[in-house]
This record gives sequence, C-alpha cells and structure tokens, in this order.
Amino acid sequence: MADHVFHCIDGHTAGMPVRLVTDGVPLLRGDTQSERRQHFLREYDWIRKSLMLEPRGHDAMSGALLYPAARDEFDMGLVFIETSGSLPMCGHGTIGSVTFALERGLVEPARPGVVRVETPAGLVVAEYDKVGNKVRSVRLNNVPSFLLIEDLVVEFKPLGRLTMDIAYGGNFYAIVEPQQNYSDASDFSVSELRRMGWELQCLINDTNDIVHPLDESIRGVKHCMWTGRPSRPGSDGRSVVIAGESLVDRSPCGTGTSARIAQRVARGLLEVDQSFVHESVIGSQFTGRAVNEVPVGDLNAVVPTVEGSAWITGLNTIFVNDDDPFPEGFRV
Ligand code: PYC
Repeated sequence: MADHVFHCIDGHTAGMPVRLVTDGVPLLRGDTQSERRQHFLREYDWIRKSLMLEPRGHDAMSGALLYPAARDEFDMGLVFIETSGSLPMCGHGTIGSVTFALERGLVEPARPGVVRVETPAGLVVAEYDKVGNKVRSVRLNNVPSFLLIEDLVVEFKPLGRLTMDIAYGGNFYAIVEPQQNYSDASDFSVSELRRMGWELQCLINDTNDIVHPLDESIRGVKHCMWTGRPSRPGSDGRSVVIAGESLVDRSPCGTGTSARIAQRVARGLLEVDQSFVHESVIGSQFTGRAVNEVPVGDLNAVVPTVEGSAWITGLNTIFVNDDDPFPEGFRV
C-alpha cells in the first residue's frame, strides 16, 4: 500500500491544528517521556517533518504522537511534533489530544473526569467535561511555570531597544509587552510579527543561555509572544505567539498562557486563583489561572491551569513512500 502509513485524527484546539498520530508511531526507548522524546529526535525526526511540513502539512501544522501509559501513574503519553521541532510541552496540543483520545475511545482514564498525561516536560493532569460523546472542555494543570529573567534588554534592529521578560510554561517565551518602541501586536501584519519573532528568538539565544533549572534538555527560547490590547469581550490580554521560524499559533497558546500567568504573578499583576482570559490572533480564548505556588530549584513557580476546547475535523491516513521526492516535506 505504502512504505510508511500513519493513522491520524485531525482537528483543532481554539483554531490551532492538532494532528494526533494514533498508529504507525515508532517504539521509543527511555524511562521517561523526556528520554523518549530525545530518542525520537535522534532517530525519527523525519516523521515529524513528513507529517508537519508541506505537502502533508503546512507552516502552522502541529500535532502529537499518542502512546499508551508507560506506568500506572499515567493514563497516556504524548510526544509533540510541530513544524518548529519537538517541544517538551504543548498546551493546545494536549487539550486536543485528550479530547480526541477520549471521543474516539483511545484512552480509559483510571479516574473518570481526569486524564494523567505523561509529557516530556512532566506530568500534566487534564480534567475534562464530557457530555455524551463530546468533550466540551479540557482544563490542564500544567507543569510548574516561572519567570526566569525580568526586564531583559536587547538592541533589536527592526524596532530599536526592547525590554522583555523570559518566562517558562512548558517552553521558554520571550514576552514583549507594550513599551516605547513597541505598542501593540495589532500595529503589525502577521508576517511582520512572524519575521521579527524569529529574529528575536535567534538574537536572544545567541546572547543568552536559557536553561530549565531542573532539566537541561529544555533549553533556548523557542517562542516569541507579541502582546497587545484584547479585542473580545471577557479577554484580559491578547497575544500573537510565534514558534520557531514559521509557526503562528492560532490558539492563545497553552504553554504561552502558562508562561504569561507565571510572569504576571511574579510581577504582582495577577493573584493566585485570579482568572486570566487570553485571546489569540484569531480571537479564540483560553482561560487560565495560577492555582498553586511551588519552588523550581531556587525559583518561585506557579502551577497554572489552562482551559479550552477542541474539535475533530476528520480522520486521516497518511502515506509516505520511499520513492516520493519529498518524504521529509519542504518549506517555501
Ligand atoms: O499551545 O503550548 C501551546 C503551543 C506551543 C506551540 C504552539 N502552541
């Protein structure tokens, strides 16, 4: 039929694509999902490129490989795949994957109402609301999130001097808030934000060694968050998140929302338990809050929750043939 066959559930979380690969995924070595992710990156990164990039995917494609629970304390495992790489954690991807796995009967949680997901960044507890066969919403209790660097100043050619915070919510984010040389994401086109977002990530990583204090496999700023005034009723903030070189998050970004919540709590702009409704580039919303304060090494961190909804749009059987001129896809 084909040299490689991948069975996928396609859908979206708050407008952002989620391609959940349910069959055809390789067996990965390692005691933890972090070690399995590293094995995936060493030997199977072609699968990510094949399923995410054109012609099978596109610039904003995103997804996850579904694995059965490796130990009793989990219900399922995920390895994330994006056009930008394999992330330690992806919030919209986890909301989508949990929704799809429940709706298609691919996971049986030990405790109804709660799916314990092993991600490369650690345990994420997903509480869900299911009516009939539809999962109406999923609330993630994400990994501990923290503000790493406050007021990092960079000389950024396109805009001039910029001050930003570096915060972690499962990935590291450069969070750019309104200031003298930047007033709002809506002042720029999406392609300008994408180009500047990538340039800013490169500049920060060239001049700073950003590393998770407890896991040195998690390093580097891989996302830039351009913030701005919200446009929808009920939103507390808006942002356009650029991941890597090309991906513009259509959702408010689960790990980005977590990082922003941690940043705001650390800066005294948000109380623990106070909700923060985050709006995306297309106006979709996630509701987050910090529910707990915990230490991460010497840093003060919070446990953020992020709630959103996802929809299946179709089932997709993807073929990759060895004689296909683009087995690993391409970018234009
Ligand atoms: O929702 O965490 C997220 C995410 C990361 C990259 C794109 N979306």
